[in-house]
Amino acid sequence: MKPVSLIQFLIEERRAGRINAELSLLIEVVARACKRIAVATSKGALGGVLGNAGSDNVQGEAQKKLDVISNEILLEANAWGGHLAACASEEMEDPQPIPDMYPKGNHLLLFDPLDGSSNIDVNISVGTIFSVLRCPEHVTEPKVEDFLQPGTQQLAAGYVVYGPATLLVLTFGHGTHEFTLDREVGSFMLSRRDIRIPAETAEFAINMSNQRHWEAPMQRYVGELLAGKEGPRAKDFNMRWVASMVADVHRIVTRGGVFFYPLDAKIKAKGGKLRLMYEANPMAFIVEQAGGAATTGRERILEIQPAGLHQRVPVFLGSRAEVEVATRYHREADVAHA
Ligand code: FDP
Repeated sequence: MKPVSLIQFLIEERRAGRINAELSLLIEVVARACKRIAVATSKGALGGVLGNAGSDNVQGEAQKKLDVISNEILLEANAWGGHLAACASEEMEDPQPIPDMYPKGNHLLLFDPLDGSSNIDVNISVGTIFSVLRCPEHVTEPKVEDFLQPGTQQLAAGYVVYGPATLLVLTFGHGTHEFTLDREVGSFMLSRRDIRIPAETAEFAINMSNQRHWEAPMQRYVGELLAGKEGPRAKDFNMRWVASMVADVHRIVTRGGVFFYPLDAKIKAKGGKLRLMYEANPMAFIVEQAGGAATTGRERILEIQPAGLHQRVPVFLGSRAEVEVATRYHREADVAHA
């Protein structure tokens, strides 16, 4: 098979009428910014980029130097391109307008510049997650409410994993595709087209240290997985937990599996751990486009009407059959308690 670069792939998508020139340019700019983030992350201690920045983000979490650097790289790269009406970052309270000196476009970009940042200092994979929405018509200065569109409205979503290899996984709603960064050439090359996540799996990912705080249906579901062959599922399950969502999701996109960040008593008041607009929606779009499923344990993530830019939700995603079992247990428990 002849190698296909990201640029060639984007041109093909344009010719097929699946994306317009502006969206294609936007993805090119995001990909270029992520190459710069890959360079920064790969320098490690030699780049002076490890450790805390000494500031907190909008979520009240300590920012790492690389969180701040990645955020700046993405903001700067996207400001002048002319393809965006505004962007929003997990690291910033409010949307970032496009400076007046640059032309504006019709798209809204949302991103988590460096997901899994608690893993930066220990040299474990981290990543960037992004989501693209259309700016509502006649809106020239987008406000928070213009971003609050359900995930079904996403025009594109993707993530980049900075691991042993740097990979970009992308969807425009016509399948999910993977590109691997050829470091010598400096280009993302198509490495898997139309990825399919197997419906069945025997591998799950969850932070088990929260077990005692989970709701009853989650206790039941994971209890059954742990019971293995002798239990009601009559099958042994294995567990994997990187604690970088991008890396855990990428494993699932590669060989199947299921990822959970459920509601628990500690985070109930916040609504969940992971952010709807920056993490749950883009990952749900990517996973669904690869044949998987994504719910909050109660409803399909992509159908949630967002109430806030930094809203948090529970996340269940991956191999369809397992997401369905865990979601069914939650719905059954809700009915029994209604
Ligand atoms: P991090 O806080 O390190 O950025 O979204 C944040 C995230 O990592 C996910 O990547 C990861 O799955 C999860 O939080 C891990 O959180 P806990 O260690 O609190 O379970």
